[in-house]
Amino acid sequence: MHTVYLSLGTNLGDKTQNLVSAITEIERRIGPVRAQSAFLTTEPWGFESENTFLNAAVRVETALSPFDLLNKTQQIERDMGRTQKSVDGKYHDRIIDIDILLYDDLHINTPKLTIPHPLMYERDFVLIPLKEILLQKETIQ
Ligand code: PH2
Ligand code: MG
Ligand code: MG
Repeated sequence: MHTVYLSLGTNLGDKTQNLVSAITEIERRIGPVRAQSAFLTTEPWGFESENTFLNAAVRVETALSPFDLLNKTQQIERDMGRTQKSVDGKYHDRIIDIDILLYDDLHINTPKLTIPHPLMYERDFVLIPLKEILLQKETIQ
């Protein structure tokens, strides 16, 4: 089993429901969610939008490989109705974004997937929820 940390973000529609639905699908398709941060309202970072974000982070146990995990997170995004992808730092409003932050102590750098997430250390909307669950021990059985 592997321990992964995921970042979740949404700035369209019913944001609380979007995070709850994403976490439910993560449980169903990826593995048990062992810790979950509070939902944090944040200002859009790196682009202009009138829609504030709701962000969260979760710790999940999974048997999936990093690329299978990426495929599952992207499938959940599509199934929840996400249409546009961020390309070259051009961001869009979105129903749901699920990013892989950490996967055990793995470091990989490929065109499709980089772990740890290359921008995580610059983003308070990632670091604040992540810090909360790094300090939490197995809050959900
Ligand atoms: N995600 C981005 C770009 N900017 N800003 C906030 N506040 N929250 C996000 O989740 C977010 C962002 C790229 O995925
Ligand atoms: Mg993202
Ligand atoms: Mg993403």
